[in-house]
Amino acid sequence: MVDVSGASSDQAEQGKAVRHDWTRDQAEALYGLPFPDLMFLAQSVHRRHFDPTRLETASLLSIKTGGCPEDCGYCSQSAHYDTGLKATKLMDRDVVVATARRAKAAGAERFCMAAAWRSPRERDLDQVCDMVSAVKDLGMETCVTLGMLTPPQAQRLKQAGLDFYNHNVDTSPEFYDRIITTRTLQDRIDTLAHVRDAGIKVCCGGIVGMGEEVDDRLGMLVLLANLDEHPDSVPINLWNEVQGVPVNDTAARPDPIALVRLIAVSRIMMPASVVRLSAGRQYMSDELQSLCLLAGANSIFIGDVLLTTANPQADRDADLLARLGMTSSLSARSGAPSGASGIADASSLA
Ligand code: SAM
Ligand code: DTB
Ligand code: SF4
Repeated sequence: MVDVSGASSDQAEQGKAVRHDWTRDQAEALYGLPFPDLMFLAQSVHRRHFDPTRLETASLLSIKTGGCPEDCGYCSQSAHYDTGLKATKLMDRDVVVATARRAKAAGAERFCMAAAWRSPRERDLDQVCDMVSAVKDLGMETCVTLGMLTPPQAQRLKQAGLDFYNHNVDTSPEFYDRIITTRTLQDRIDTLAHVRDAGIKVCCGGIVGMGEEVDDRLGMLVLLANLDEHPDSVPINLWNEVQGVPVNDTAARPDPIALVRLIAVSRIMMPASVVRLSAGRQYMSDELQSLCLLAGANSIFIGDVLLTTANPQADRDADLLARLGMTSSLSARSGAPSGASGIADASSLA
């Protein structure tokens, strides 16, 4: 088998190596492993860092929808395309807090507020900071995604109590220009650095299913895994179909097994990061989602809508987790069985 460990003996001894020197060849070697070997490796890594029976839950709210000046070719909210979406103003703080409260009651641990901006204006940031503080006071983790930030803006969000900032690289460096022309990949990397420097946790991932090659998907993972620090959260979105955007011309939904492989490689390359099976779950069978969870995904968005597109319903998620014997805030709320007696007790039966 190809040696992809690359860890020093000290790191290997600890069994928790987190590397930042991944090569595309190594990513390809992992991706190309026989499926049972890849899954075994991913699960072994997963268990060193996480309880594999536990799933994190987050809820999304679009606090400012549509009319965005960026031209991201996959997005319903770009003003460059006619997607039939109605643009709205920044939402009222009280409406946001009431929505967060309902999301918490529905089982969400984290509340992520998204705005369709290139970057926030100062007076908009004042209002978002207020929202962050109020949602934090509910006892939820907070996340926002507002576009590009300056260092002082990142510091202000940190002072308001922000836990996570979501800003995706979206795709590989090679494919990037085919999808977005109004801001560069380097712009995004700069914002990620400002967020880190301010002491905010980074949520950064991308999208598959826009017509990119497998090599682009792996290129995106190599980019993420070679950042100075791995993103704390890595959202892997399957493109949620939107009418009227350019990605429609190239979109191709990935083979389900290819998606599972990609999740497994994400888990191995970024062993301590939470990997979120994000948009696109509405197209996935229970079996495919289960395989993704077995491959190392350990977070989902809950709720009927993401920002502007659909998401599986809470009942379906709670039912799947119950059948898998996995735990989350969602299943705790619905009274589904928790992860039975645990593998240590049960191993005597094997
Ligand atoms: N405007 C902000 C920005 O782009 O930085 C934040 C919101 S934007 C909707 C956040 C991310 O959602 C995008 O970077 C992209 O990865 C993902 N996304 C947007 N539209 C999507 C779609 N139709 N399907 C899957 N993921 C999508
Ligand atoms: C991320 O990576 N996925 C979320 C969150 N970050 C903001 C957004 C998914 C959006 C899906 C398309 C929509 O609903 O508009
Ligand atoms: Fe605007 Fe974000 Fe959509 Fe790009 S992904 S068009 S920046 S809302």
